Amino acid sequence: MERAAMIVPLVLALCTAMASAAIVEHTFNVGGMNISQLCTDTVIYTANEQLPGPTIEATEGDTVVVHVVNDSPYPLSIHWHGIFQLLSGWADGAHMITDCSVQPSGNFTYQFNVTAQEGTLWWHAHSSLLRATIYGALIIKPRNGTDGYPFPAPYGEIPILLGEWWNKNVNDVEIDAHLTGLGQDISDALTLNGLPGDQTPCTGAGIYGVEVEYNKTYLLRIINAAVNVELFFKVAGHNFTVVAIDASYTDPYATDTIVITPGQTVDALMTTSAPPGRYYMAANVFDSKTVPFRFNTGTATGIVKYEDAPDDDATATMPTMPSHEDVVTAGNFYWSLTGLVRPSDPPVPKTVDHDMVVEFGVDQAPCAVEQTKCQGFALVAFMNRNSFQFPRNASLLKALYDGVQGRVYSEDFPSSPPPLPGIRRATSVKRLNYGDVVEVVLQSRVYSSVLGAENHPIHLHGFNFFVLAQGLGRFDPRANSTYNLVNPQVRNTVAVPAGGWAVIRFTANNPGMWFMHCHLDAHLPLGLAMVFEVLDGPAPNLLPPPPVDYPKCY
Ligand SMILES: *[C@@H]1O[C@H](CO)[C@@H](O)[C@H](O)[C@H]1NC(C)=O
Ligand SMILES: *[C@@H]1O[C@H](CO)[C@@H](O)[C@H](O)[C@H]1NC(C)=O
Ligand SMILES: *[C@@H]1O[C@H](CO)[C@@H](O)[C@H](O)[C@H]1NC(C)=O
Ligand SMILES: *[C@@H]1O[C@H](CO)[C@@H](O)[C@H](O)[C@H]1NC(C)=O
Ligand SMILES: *[C@@H]1O[C@H](CO)[C@@H](O)[C@H](O)[C@H]1NC(C)=O
Ligand SMILES: *[C@@H]1O[C@H](CO)[C@@H](O)[C@H](O)[C@H]1NC(C)=O
Ligand SMILES: *[C@@H]1O[C@H](CO)[C@@H](O)[C@H](O)[C@H]1NC(C)=O
Ligand SMILES: *[C@@H]1O[C@H](CO)[C@@H](O)[C@H](O)[C@H]1NC(C)=O
Ligand SMILES: [Cu+2]
Repeated sequence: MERAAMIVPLVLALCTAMASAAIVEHTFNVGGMNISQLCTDTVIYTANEQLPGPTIEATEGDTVVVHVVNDSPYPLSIHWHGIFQLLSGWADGAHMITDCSVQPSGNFTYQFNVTAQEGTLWWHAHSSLLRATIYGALIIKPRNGTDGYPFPAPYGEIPILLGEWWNKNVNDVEIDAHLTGLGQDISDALTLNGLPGDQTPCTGAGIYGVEVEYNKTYLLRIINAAVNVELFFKVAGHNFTVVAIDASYTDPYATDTIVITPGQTVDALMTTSAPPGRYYMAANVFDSKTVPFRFNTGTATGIVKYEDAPDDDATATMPTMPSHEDVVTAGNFYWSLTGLVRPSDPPVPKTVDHDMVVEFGVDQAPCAVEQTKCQGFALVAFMNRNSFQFPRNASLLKALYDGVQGRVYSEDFPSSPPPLPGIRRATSVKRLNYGDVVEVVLQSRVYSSVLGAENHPIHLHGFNFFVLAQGLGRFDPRANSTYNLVNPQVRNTVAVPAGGWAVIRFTANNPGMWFMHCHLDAHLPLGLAMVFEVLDGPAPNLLPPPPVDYPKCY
């Protein structure tokens, strides 16, 4: 497939029909595809030969059914990022947590309801590094159509999926990361809707373009599908009003720069009130590392073209991007957002059943024997001194369902960092009763070592959480317990500041095994993860039996 410059016509979101629950059905054939990108011919793995993959558009209350057919040579799980999976935990698609992946030549039908959530989410592969090219938008419209938005109905909607591109097979990148012990090598380009844009060393690389009309308001649905990098996003000559993050509405927030970490989404209104012309959209890396390390210094670009403007990219205006180290712009964005509170929204729970401190980071470890390209030391990551080990022969959810927990995992994940030195490699979970309220101080370890610290995007499967407070340095329970219990941000992924902390709170109202992990894929195989095991509640809040075609390991 040739990656050519193109201006796509917009599908306008003008209909406001009252919808009743429907079935939204897709088939994803996942397989290899020859592609010429960045002046390089390579084979990538995609759903239906599309990059980004197909958009799933549903209305709140609908049932989503996706038949995934695995024609790739790799085991494959697909995760529906941010979907609550109420009583459908088998469909969460977390490799070895909720299933054993669809094996090559196999297939599985993911089925779940989208209930009590609306906005922009996304789906991505959750095995190996495949999500670099296997991802797409998952958009949930209000039941009342655009009348259901808590802001004036936009004239049109523009999905913006930001990604990362490697000029080689990403599964090999993943294998190499394991052999060197140093995490994945940096990507060759950033992408915007699958295309790198026109500011790479490859002349003629594809660039995404969208045509707009003058003096209209558009809803940009921005998704950070990049594998390992936080991003700044701007459109020259235009400002934004942020109205939602992670499919949760926010109080309107005006800004000219969007900051977004892998796993997050931002919905922003943009009014086309600039002099009619051509304007670049651009994304570059926010590098939060306190100790310098190699990172992708490129810029992905796209074009916003006003109707009737000339077709010449040379006339387009480029936004002034923040510098890669601009922690002030990043902090302003991440910390200023507040949640929009509507009468129907669940309030912040006022009492807490589990008060946890989870300290996490990356450290040095001796090379393992099989790490044949390891020189001096390997990296290891941990939460509360546990480096998460994926189980090898059963998914955690199947082990819970079959009552063989003890053979597959232990229920001894500590509620605070153990005083003992050393890191334990273990498949350790935190057990919760149905309905328990959990508060977690997510503490990024304050380092003095050579590795420094960086923002880690911590993602929780199965639940949204309230972000009650965040800060720099070590959380101090006496000085830092002023929480926003009125209108905190609601998210599924929080960028915990480098060497800082965030306090989150959620209600465990869904039985299953729910992964909480760093959404930088470089840190996931190193062990920056843990799991919440949520037991059945009173009927009908029971984990149902697995679907008949569920990809099992035994
Ligand atoms: C890619 O192209 C090569 C050479 O034309 C061909 O042999 C191969 O089957 C193609 N692979 C895919 C996945 O289409
Ligand atoms: C999903 O929605 C369908 C149709 O409304 C309903 O029959 C089914 O019980 C729901 N499933 C779950 C797990 O809630
Ligand atoms: C899915 O797998 C089943 C069981 O192996 C098989 O019978 C069926 O043909 C497969 N469907 C597709 C579309 O590959
Ligand atoms: C949906 O529309 C109906 C009828 O106009 C209205 O009564 C209801 O409040 C709306 N619901 C939402 C969530 O906007
Ligand atoms: C822009 O649109 C608004 C409302 O749609 C209208 O009131 C205003 O006059 C328009 N401005 C321009 C410059 O066309
Ligand atoms: C964007 O917002 C800034 C700060 O409020 C303002 O100075 C600028 O004029 C705005 N630009 C546009 C294009 O509206
Ligand atoms: C594999 O999992 C099964 C089922 O939980 C268990 O009975 C068995 O002991 C496990 N085998 C190994 C080698 O861990
Ligand atoms: C947290 O407490 C420390 C004092 O221990 C204080 O310096 C810091 O400003 C506090 N941070 C926040 C966000 O409250
Ligand atoms: Cu991380």
